[in-house]
Amino acid sequence: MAKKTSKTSPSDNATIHDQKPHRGAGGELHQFAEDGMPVLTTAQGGPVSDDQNTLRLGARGPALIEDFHFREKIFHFDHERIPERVVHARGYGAHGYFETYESLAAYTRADLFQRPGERTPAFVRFSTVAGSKGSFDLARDVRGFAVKLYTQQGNWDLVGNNIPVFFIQDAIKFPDVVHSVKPEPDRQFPQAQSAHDNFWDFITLTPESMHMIMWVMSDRAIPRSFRFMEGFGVHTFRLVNAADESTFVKFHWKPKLGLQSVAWNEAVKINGADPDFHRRDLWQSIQSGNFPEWELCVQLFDQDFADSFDFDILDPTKIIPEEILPVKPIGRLVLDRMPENFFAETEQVAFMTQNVPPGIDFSNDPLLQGRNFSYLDTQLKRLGGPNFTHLPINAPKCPFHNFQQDGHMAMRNPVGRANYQPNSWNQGPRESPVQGYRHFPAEEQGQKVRLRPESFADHYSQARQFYISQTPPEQRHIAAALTFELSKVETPVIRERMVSHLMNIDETLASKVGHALGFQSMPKPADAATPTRQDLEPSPALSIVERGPKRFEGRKLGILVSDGTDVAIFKALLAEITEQKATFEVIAPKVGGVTLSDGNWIEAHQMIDGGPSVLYDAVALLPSSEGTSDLLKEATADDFVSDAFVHCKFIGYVKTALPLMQKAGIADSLDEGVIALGGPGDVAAFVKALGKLRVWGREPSVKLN
Ligand code: HDE
Repeated sequence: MAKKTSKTSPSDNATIHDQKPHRGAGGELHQFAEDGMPVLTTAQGGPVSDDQNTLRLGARGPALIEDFHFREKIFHFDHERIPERVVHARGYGAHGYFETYESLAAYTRADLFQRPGERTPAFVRFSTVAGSKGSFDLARDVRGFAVKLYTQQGNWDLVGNNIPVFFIQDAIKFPDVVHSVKPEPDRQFPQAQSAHDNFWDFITLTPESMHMIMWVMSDRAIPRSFRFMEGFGVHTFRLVNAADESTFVKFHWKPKLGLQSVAWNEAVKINGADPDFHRRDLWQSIQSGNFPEWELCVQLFDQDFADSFDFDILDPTKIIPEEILPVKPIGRLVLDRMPENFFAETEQVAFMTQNVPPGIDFSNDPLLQGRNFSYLDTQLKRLGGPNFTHLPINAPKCPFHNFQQDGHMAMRNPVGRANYQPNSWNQGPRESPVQGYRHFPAEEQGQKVRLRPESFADHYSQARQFYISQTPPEQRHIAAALTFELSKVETPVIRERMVSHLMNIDETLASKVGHALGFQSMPKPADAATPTRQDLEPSPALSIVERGPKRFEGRKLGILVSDGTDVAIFKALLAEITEQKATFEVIAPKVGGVTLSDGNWIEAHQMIDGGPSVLYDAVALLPSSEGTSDLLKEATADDFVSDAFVHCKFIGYVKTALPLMQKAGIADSLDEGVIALGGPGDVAAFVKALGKLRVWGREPSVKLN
């Protein structure tokens, strides 16, 4: 039987003769397809006639090797992937600027800090650490907070995290800690999780990690948004002024909208409902003109302070509490533009701790020193050659000149005869002892040794300080997180080892976790290098709840509506929310929208299945009686209400929604966070209450983890 042949190529209708090539002003040939769109070309610029069918010998015959268009297209596709980052693979970036508040000339000669109001272009990439590129956003994990500032003296990369300490004290342990948290090598799971034997095995054999573990088990590791996280440079750096005087510095980024995290139970559900929750949040807020902002703050101190401090300022597992050394705001960072292309910018951006301008220098923190060595290697591996600085996202925005040449993909090459110096051709560039980078001439002496300093030995005092600085709900979350993580550890001795460390941090915490893990008796406290743990004062600055915003700005209200929803309340709610500079989404029983009580139709952002309450900071239940009857048949509506309650969210409701609340089992436990919206007058009070973000008083009764 004869087979029918079909050709779906647009070239059926449009032959080359129909197109209207013309020459541009520069004599270049422009080709346009019939509809005015540019003609598709190969990477070599050759116009393509048919992009639907490979070249074949007869319609049903074999493909021909001379099909250079197919060969080039598939070759390029086959090479689209580059290695993902070995850590921090999943990230999301944005452009913006940094603005200096006042001259810091007394401390640093760095040009970006000399003039008040000076703006420096910036690119920031936020990330999770353990998961691969396609993992979900709400993993319990540290978040990367990497900032590239394109200063007039070259790029400054402040490659920080949202947690001010780290797991290890020496860079030589980095491959070990990272291997331990990544999926186990034989079975290749779990993905993006620390809840498994290998991680807790390494951690419990590495007591220096205990302070970091307290942070990672706290709500800091499940932020609500990148916009509501702090960032930290972690290490002690130096500022160096024009007279070559050095001041030690620790860098902090403080979010303008205050701190906020989600609850673990919420995180687990968000990962299913919207694995891109954090990137979508950043995208939406920047695209809608709500530009996230952070203040750069510094803790400045001299050698005398360092000597008087109870801990070693070179130890990256320690903080200097803000109550002891206040932070000084020195500028602000605003993110106001998304990349045009994710790969070109967010994926190919190369951060390196060793990128510092004159006036900013390193300390001897052994982790920082190791990082300065590592980041160049990783860029070479990932980006494929030494010319990654030629990529626009990595190139400096100030003039730059050197004699580097050639190599894979060289986009810039020196012109003229001289490609070395000194030369007799009077061709630059030249080094400048005055303007060039001068390393701080720190005096160093000692023997070559592989030795951990005594001053790094106390692993428990600051871990305890972090724990006792938390509010009761935050402390409960730490206990619950430890219990959950250790419940996934299959080897009993590892669980016990962790609880024996907790005994050195806080006995109540240890016994809570031990009890939850079903221990018959508590293990002995772990052996400690320093026998006495110091009882440090609590530092309220370490609590997220204490650092809450007290307003709803930048947060999102989920409004559940139906046909017949009261228009007056709906409109009053939108007005108040907009007034608070917050946002909202309308959730309807079905796709599309609803007709309000005045007969007008409004569009819904989500249908109930796609808009669970975990995606919102608070909810309003506004369905009409008929709408409520329909919603009572939807399991997702049930979850919408009960989750909002269990997650300690504020809930506004109209009377007609009560059956929904009854079905969700919350109608008999109404508290000050469940607010009746009898009329537009109640709406203002409801929206004002939202500033507290959560009803923490409800928490013990719902046992939120
Ligand atoms: Fe990194 N780290 N790191 N790190 N790190 C990388 O560089 C490394 C550490 C941080 O969005 C890698 O480009 C070593 C601390 C961020 O592109 C790699 C050590 C802190 C990012 C690397 C550390 C960080 C990275 C992998 C122990 C917080 C993502 C891909 C001494 C202060 C940057 C890459 C981005 C990425 C090495 C520890 C932050 C392999 C050896 C401490 C935010 O070079």
